[in-house]
Amino acid sequence: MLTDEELRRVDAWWRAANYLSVGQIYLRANPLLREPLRREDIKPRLMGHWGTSPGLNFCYVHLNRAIRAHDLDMIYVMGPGHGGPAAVANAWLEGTYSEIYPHVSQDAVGMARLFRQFSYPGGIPSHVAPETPGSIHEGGELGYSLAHAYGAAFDNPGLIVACIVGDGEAETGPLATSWHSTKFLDPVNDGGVLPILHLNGYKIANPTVLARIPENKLVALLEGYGHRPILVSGDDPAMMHRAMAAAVDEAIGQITAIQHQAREAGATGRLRWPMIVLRTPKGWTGPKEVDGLPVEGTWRAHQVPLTGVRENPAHLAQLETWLQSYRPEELFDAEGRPVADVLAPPPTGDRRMSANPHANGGLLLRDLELPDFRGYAIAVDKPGTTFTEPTRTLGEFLRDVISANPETFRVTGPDETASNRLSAVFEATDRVWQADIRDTDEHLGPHGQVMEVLSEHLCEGWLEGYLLTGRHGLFNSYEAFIHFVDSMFNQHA
Ligand SMILES: Cc1ncc(C[n+]2csc(CCOP(=O)(O)OP(=O)(O)O)c2C)c(N)n1
Repeated sequence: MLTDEELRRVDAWWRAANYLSVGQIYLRANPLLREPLRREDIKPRLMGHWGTSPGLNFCYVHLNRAIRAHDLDMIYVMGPGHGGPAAVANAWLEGTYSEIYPHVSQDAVGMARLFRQFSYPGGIPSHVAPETPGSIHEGGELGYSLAHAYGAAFDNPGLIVACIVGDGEAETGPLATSWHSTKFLDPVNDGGVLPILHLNGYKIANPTVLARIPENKLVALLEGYGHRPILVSGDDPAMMHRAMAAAVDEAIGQITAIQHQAREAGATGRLRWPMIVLRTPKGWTGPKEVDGLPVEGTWRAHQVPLTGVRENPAHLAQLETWLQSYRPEELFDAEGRPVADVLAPPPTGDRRMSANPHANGGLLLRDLELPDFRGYAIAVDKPGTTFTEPTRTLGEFLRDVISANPETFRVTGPDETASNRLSAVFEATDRVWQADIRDTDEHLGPHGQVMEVLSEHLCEGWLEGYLLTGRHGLFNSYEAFIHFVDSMFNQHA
């Protein structure tokens, strides 16, 4: 239960992050609105996505509160990575942004640069790009957030990966299949994943499927996937802060309990992992109407809700009112630094999600222990007389890589590890599988370094999440079907 003091602080952070998100989309000067807003303060070309940003900021501050309250090691995957301003705003408030980019200092001068650089010539991209502190997931091509989150959690028993899934993103094939990751998450050796399905109701120009089905059907769907949904719904900030804090605490408690039972009491079988279903208006706290048309809580809030601000004095005035609605004078001091109340919720040091080393895998990367490949050579005494299968030999090599690197190497594949002749790996490990196991099954077990699911997207997404958090792996697939993930791989590369 949030105390009044905590509620005030959580709300202060949220208002500050929302203010900084709007500022990045619109302003190139006058960051603190210490002067009346003039048309020259506005960027000539307006870019960015407002609609998702208040939800991303809302989740961020509530996860921060929980990190402190429960001393969690947590990273944040933002499925709607088009909400780049939100990721940057939170990293700036946490101080990480200025530590990495000192010219974007945590004061008025830095804030002006923070605003101007966003989606601006010579500046930073509009999405949660790799240079965003705390990011392993850009989110440009939607669908991979949950796969990345699970990939990050594998073999990281102390980590919890919070993952915002956009309700639009949830319509994609890769995301839809990613819910099955619960059948592959080992509660003993892996960390936890906390999916937060964000039902802000709309995509670019349409409602979303999951926001328009009856709630009992949605709950049944998610329960069928192996989750225990916790519902948080509304638009009154104070009520929502209380509800979200309680939901996050409940979810963390359930994750910890599942892990404890598996690790201490050896409990096995199908588990029901918690998740949060968060229903808020799209573009929450933004303009309710523009030119007589509803915006907050509709698809019109998706990108830039007020356009032509330089040319249209009414829109300029509306933008000023919107920015002032966050009461920036209460959030930033005379030098433009966040005041003490705003800075109360976040954790410090590496516990900040924007500074967590798991989101910067290079810091944790260790070289693989590799056997000498010469030991696997096939003697060819006379040309044309020796018959051997190269991938069978590769399987023997991989078997020994697996044995030598039990916590930092995984093999993924869409049901083809055996038919690709890599079966020697099963001398060293199982295929991980948390669902039912029958007597006739082979090499299936609750722990294991091989992961097989008939979704090339999920295989690639798990592996990407695993690699981006500083580990190693191999994805094996038939050449005919690997092209499913061409575009996905391009984005990763
Ligand atoms: C695979 C893919 N298809 C289409 C798009 C174009 N696109 C960008 S944002 C968006 C809507 C996303 O809706 P949602 O995931 O619910 O995010 P939010 O509403 O929070 O912005 C679409 C269709 C995309 N980025 N990726």
